[in-house]
Amino acid sequence: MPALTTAQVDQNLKAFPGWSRQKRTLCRTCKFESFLLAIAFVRRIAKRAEKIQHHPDIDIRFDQVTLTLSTHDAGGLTEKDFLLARQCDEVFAKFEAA
Ligand code: H2B
Repeated sequence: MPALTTAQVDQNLKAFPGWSRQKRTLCRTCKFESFLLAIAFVRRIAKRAEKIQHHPDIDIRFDQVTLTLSTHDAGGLTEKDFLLARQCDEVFAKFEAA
């Protein structure tokens, strides 16, 4: 899968509020009401990632989880990262609604 150009990434990002481009990655920080909720979120993300065989870098800091997405094989961002970003947003929306 070819890496997207910066212009393509910035265009796609318009449909992904909450995510930002950091060099050749997509990042989003999600905040929770507790450490255990943050861990539960990470477990849900892990399951989705396994299903689509595309995995985020995950940084857990107490009640905040930062997800960093990139396609290692492509050396940049691809449509796969936006697919994963969508999955992450779906999972996070469930936690926000709870
Ligand atoms: N995840 C991410 N974020 N980038 C990749 O390039 C990648 C991955 N490659 N998960 C996948 C696994 C690849 O190694 C397997 C074979 O699909």
